[in-house]
Amino acid sequence: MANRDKAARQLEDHCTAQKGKSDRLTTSTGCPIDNKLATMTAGARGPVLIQDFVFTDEMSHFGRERIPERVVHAKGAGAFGYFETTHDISKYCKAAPFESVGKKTPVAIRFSTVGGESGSADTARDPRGFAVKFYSEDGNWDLVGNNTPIFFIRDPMFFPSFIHTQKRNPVTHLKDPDMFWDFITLRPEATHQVSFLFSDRGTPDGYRHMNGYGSHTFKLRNKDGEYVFCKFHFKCDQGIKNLNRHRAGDLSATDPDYAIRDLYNSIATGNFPSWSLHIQVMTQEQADKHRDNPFDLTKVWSQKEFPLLPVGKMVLNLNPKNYFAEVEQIAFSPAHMIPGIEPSPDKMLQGRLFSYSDTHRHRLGTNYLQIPVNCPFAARTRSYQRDGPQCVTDNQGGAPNYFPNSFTGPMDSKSYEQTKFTCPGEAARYETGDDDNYTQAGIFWRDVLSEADREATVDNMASHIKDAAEYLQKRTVVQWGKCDEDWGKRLEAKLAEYKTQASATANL
Ligand code: HDE
Repeated sequence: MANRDKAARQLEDHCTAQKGKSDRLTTSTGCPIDNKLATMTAGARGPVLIQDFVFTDEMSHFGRERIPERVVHAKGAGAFGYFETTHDISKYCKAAPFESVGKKTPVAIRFSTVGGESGSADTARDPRGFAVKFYSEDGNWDLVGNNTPIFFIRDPMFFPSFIHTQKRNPVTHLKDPDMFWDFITLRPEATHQVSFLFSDRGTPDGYRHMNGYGSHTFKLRNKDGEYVFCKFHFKCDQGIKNLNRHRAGDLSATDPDYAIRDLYNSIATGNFPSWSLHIQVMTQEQADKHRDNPFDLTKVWSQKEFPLLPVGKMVLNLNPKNYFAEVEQIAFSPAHMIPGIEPSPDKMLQGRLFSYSDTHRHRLGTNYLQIPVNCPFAARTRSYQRDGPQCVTDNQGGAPNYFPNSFTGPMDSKSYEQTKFTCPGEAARYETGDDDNYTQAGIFWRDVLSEADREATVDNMASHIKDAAEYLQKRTVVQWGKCDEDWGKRLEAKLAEYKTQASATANL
């Protein structure tokens, strides 16, 4: 932990900005306070008076300070900046941020870990959230991705169960390796993402040294109504840097807020991190003929077949002024799209389109989009929604609150029509557990990881699997042997090593 860095000096900097002058202290109603050093009591040793509003006002607000933490991605860091289009992609997409080269759109970002609570360590082995909000004139567009291009499951039905296995055992309140490896080995579609997670990419060196991915397949629509499917990639301009297992473990103990601190200090000292946005595109015809399901979130699209096309640059140059107001309350949703960007049939994306706004209404309230950080300030929001708890705007004044109307209420326009599509199949529950779970994980092992990375990955896996029941350990060996025989053998050997070590220690 750097001593007296910008983060450590925050209060001194505030003092300097105030020129050493304090504001008048008031109650929450603005009433000036005479004395904040004592409650009002009946005599020096007597009980507190209920008329002491200075005390009850503060105490009752304090009792309500916490809102529910995010059920996943609870620990995170936020920042603001801009996105600038550097390459013309208008032949694919009419979305406002990509309208012209040189156009800048304000953005907010939140990085996060996934499984831990809001006080957990930043360097835990976990995917990292990479959620970007573009404040465009056509409304807010949220690209709510991770630092990995793939995910553990391909059907949203599994999400609550999967997350339960990553969190705490309901009896012991401990992380539980049996829960973890039982699910992973029962649902082999997790193999590819778990492989990524147990390489050193599962412990990135802070938030500035990792890529971001929209992960899902989206649909882009141009001004002529033509569409392509697309994947979004944010390539990190700082270069990828990871922590090894031991360093990540040490930091968990010595500086659990390592990634938040690193991002804050970097921005505060003018060292602004940036990412270059690229897209991959696929036509409907290519999608129809593709050997894999291009809407399967457990698979990547080959960059040889679908090359990365440059789009623009995102720069983060502003720290939040207040963490709770601007980071704890920021609310992303994959359903927050704008004209030019549409969903694909990716089942996982479809599941998310529902879930995020639903959780925000629980966590932040019905009017969560009126909270300044969530408000689409670059667009003028005009609708027929009214009222609800904590409505803090003019509630759209005297405009009619029903549609259609004859009194100049806001009007819809066919120019914003979405792409029409046909749904070819019969409605049913289609089990996808066997949709080739191993080919791409095998490529990752052989062609993406270096020999040193492979060594580290096997050790990272074994050091975690060793705490699971023995039959689950065996299942992992079989599963990773299906990606590459060598992988299975090396995992088996490493687990045997750990077993020998454990019995040697037990005999001491
Ligand atoms: Fe999320 N996810 N998720 N997720 N997710 C949430 O939304 C969910 C998934 C991601 O910084 C929650 O506001 C479902 C994939 C990020 O505020 C919740 C499914 C990807 C963040 C939720 C997924 C993500 C979240 C928790 C499967 C990467 C943090 C609180 C169908 C492509 C955003 C909240 C932030 C947060 C649901 C899967 C990324 C519960 C149902 C895949 C970066 O709504």
